[in-house]
Amino acid sequence: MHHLKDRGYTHLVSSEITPRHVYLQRRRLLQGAAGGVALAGLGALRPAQAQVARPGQQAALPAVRSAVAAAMATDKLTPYKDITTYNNFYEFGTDKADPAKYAGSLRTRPWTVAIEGEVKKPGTYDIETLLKLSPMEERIYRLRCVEGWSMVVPWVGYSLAELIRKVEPTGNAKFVQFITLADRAQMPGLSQAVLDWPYVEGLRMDEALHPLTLLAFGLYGEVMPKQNGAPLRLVVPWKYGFKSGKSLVKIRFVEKQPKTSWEAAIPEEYGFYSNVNPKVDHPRWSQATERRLGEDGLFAKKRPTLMFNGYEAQVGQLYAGMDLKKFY
Ligand SMILES: Nc1nc2c(c(=O)[nH]1)N[C@H]1C(S)=C(S)[C@@H](COP(=O)(O)O)O[C@H]1N2
Ligand SMILES: [Mo]
Repeated sequence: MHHLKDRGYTHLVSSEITPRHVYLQRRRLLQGAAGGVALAGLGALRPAQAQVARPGQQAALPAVRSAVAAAMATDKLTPYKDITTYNNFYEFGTDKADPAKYAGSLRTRPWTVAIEGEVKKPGTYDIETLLKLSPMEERIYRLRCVEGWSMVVPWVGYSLAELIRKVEPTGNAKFVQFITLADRAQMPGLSQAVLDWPYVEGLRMDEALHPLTLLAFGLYGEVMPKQNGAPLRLVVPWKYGFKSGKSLVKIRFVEKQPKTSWEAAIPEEYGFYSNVNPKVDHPRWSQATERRLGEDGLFAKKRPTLMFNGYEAQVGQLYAGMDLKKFY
């Protein structure tokens, strides 16, 4: 296990104490034959390739590359700087630069998540318990904002299904509601009535249980930056970004489809499902193409938006027979 760490996220530490050429040589060795032997013991897990360098701005959150097929191998990772400086987190202001500027006041410890409603094991779960609930995996996902930009992020977390199974939903649990923090003392954006706070989201039970649905605690091998929804958030990669609630404090299992903040605010523009769909336009703009963060400038390509954000093979079945124009 020792060199699993060396190959992965903690390598910056060894590079600090070892001359760079010696360190690089050692690392090449570890990636060669010796590394292969150790990895054989990991069974289904694919080796976490070492191309993800730790930005070094947050504490390390080591993970192994997920066996859940998720990344588009050809997608280049969006630079850390873009992921952490161009955000939607209205609790800290509506400008894309606001969360990076103002989220410093968010206190991520102590932190608990209440599990309530239709479950056999309701209760208040501490963040430290949640961090240890299941092994951390790196999942490279695309995230597509409804406004037209997208990014490719190496998230760190585990499937929400791991938590759901532990709390044992009852037979009445048909939907899951996600409630995020709303504290005026920490969140300057709450003084503006842009949304009905707290920011709430929801998923159908089968969507919440889908292995792609990620409970994320970090990105780029490190703890989640506050502006991206520390200490834990959801990432639902086949839905528009707003379904991925940040800074979760409550998960409620319910029988009826719950109202979401965006539905409540503008129902004719934001539906409950909000699956990425290039064929269903937003009433005020097309959803057929997208702009990848970090690629803007004179020669920025407009990329075609893919059905279910490119995850159709994995999630298409969930919506078989549904009219996706009606259930947008
Ligand atoms: N609590 C909360 N969660 C939220 C939002 C928000 O304003 N508040 N914005 C959503 C939207 S619109 C998007 S596109 C993503 C953006 O995530 P990112 O800033 O990590 O890119 O977070 C989503 N989660
Ligand atoms: Mo968004």
